[in-house]
Amino acid sequence: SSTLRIRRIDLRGAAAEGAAPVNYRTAVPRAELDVEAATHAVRPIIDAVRDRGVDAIRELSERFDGVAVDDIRVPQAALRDALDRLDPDVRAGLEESVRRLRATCAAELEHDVTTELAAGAVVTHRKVPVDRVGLYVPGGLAPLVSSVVMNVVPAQTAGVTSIALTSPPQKEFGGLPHPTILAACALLGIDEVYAVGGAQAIAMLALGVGPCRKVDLVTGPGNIYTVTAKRLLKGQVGIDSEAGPTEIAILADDTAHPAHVAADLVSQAEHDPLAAAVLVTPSERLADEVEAELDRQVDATKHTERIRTSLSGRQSGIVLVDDLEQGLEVVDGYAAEHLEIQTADAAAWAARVRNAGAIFVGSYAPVSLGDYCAGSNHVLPTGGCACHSSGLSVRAFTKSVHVVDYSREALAEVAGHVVTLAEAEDLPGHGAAVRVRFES
Ligand code: HSO
Ligand code: ZN
Repeated sequence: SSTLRIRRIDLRGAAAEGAAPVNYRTAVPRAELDVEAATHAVRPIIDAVRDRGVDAIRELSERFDGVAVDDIRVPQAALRDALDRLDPDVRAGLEESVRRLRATCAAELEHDVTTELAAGAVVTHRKVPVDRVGLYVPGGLAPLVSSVVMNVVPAQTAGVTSIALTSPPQKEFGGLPHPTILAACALLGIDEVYAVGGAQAIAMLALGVGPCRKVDLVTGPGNIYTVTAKRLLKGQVGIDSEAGPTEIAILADDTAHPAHVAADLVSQAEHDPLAAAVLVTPSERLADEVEAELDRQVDATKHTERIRTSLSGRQSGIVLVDDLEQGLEVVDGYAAEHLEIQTADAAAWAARVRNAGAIFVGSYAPVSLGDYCAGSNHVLPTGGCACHSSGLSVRAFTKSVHVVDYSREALAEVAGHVVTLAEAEDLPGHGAAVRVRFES
């Protein structure tokens, strides 16, 4: 096997006096996604599902998944069956994952907030779960059964009562989704499951087709086609985020273990040839040792091809910095989906990070812990969106509503201001609506 080439980005000296300012938002490039081309492919799919419903879905499944699906709704017996046949160790793993995530979700539930602004003037910020949610679970390169847990648990904890889940039909499983995904659904009490994948699945959830009633919110990861479908249907339906390829950034110093750093970079590169794996370090020695480790580990693992493509892509690399201060600016500007801090005093550095989907502190919190069993959520903002968005949590499945409750006296107290402001906006009808209440 050939030596692995991972690019180096040398930012040392870039912050020196007199040097041109560095734009840390773009210092580490991201993979280029051809959103144009995807939009071109996805629009007709959405139109077909809208116009011809289940018939269109069947045709698209034959075309993209290579399988004829008679009934797009997965029968209850298949769900029960999948759970019965689930490997007991996988079941134990899923149960632990669920237990830990339920604990954080329950603790993070937000409660109603009531403010009394004056006597008899009360505003309540009431939290209401979304009625009906559609979860997309990709089939693709790996059956992401953990994503079922990561979507369903916060939705259920938030109080969502109607959940539909959809995942691509698999030829080798007779046109059903992957059996481990079905088993996870059964374990979590999800009985409305569809064997539909890709953009057509998002359209089905968002528009309501055949047996699938329209949902209010679509969540779940996916490839560029499902993400594009979400983007095109946004507005008609709520969406969680437009997730792109997975990313890991590691801020590390001389105290980091090269084998740990390399293994963690490999672990996320394993997802996708477009996945980004970025090491940011002031230590040239660490950089060299990680590179040597990568070479060893990539050849010893299973998905070598995919990982090589990811690590040698323009979106991956080793960034050399003057010190951890500059390193912090780099990772903060990059706003990685996953950020590991493997430095002395890791918790103190982590506390200073503002932009990341999730932060993993120290040597014993690898991203793969968070992918399955940390108690945190692994559905996280990618592509730099961590500078304005959050990962999935109970909050994503909750909306809030202000409830305004004023007495006559309380309204009287503030009426003059309302009338004045209404006049200032040349909206006298607004003022009149207050005045009329005080005319005899
Ligand atoms: N690292 C992925 C999630 C995942 N990993 C699922 C394994 N299974 C994106 O956060
Ligand atoms: Zn992962």
